Amino acid sequence: MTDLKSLADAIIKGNQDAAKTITSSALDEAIAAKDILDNGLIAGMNVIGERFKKGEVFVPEVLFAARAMKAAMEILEPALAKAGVKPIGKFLIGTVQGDIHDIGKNLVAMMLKGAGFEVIDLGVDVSPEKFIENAKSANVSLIGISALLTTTMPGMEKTLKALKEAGISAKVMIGGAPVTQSYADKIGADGYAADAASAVDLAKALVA
Ligand code: B1M
Repeated sequence: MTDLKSLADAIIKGNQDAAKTITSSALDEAIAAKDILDNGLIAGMNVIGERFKKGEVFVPEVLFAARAMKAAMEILEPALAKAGVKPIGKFLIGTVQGDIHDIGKNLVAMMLKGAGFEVIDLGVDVSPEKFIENAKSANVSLIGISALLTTTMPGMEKTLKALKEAGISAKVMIGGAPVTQSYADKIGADGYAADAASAVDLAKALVA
């Protein structure tokens, strides 16, 4: 009988092959897809998220874990869809207009996927119009904007204002190295997170 703890361990270690093999065996043994997701994949990503927050692991370990999670998800997704398992929220994310930094944003996106969100990643240099268009067409519950430059931070305020004017009701959270909670408060964002693991905690709180 497949032990889902071993799947969580494979994710934590970033062992892609083991994650795929254990996911396949668990499905063969008719273990519920949701159980595999919650107690294997998400459990492993949660551990990595906590360790990252505490500074016990760094960006490469998180990237390896996310890559293993992605590989296992490709096997699990058809079973999840068949079982009618819904994501915990739809999250639209992008780096603000004028800014092409995406390493941190990608980490946040991966961790959100790992936590069970459906993530639509618009990439970098995203205009307010593109955020609006996609927020409307995908009917998302949350929007995340990342900025790495002090010079592009005002684009976050501009995007927030444009989203409000367009009548988008999704909550908006922001982050990135120069961004702070007080900046988020100042521009009226619904939340700020300092790192990818905190972004997951915040996203969960905002959709709760
Ligand atoms: Co750029 N760059 N860069 N750069 N770059 C910085 C940011 C800089 C601090 C370097 C420096 O001068 N010391 C500086 C900004 C100064 C400032 O504005 N205060 C800078 C500059 C000036 C520039 C250029 C203007 C340089 C030039 O051309 N003259 C130029 C800008 C181009 C543009 O965007 N238009 C530029 C270009 C580049 C590269 C293309 C070479 C490359 C980007 C590659 C890429 O992203 N694909 C690059 C890089 C790599 C950096 C540094 C070295 C590393 C950034 C990074 O990826 N960190 C950076 C200096 C540094 O930080 N040491 C620097 C790792 C990443 C995991 O952390 O992105 O902070 P971070 O993400 C964290 C959190 O912030 C948070 O979670 C993540 C994980 O914990 N987070 C969120 C991020 N987004 C979030 C969203 C959330 C929540 C949390 O909710 C939605």
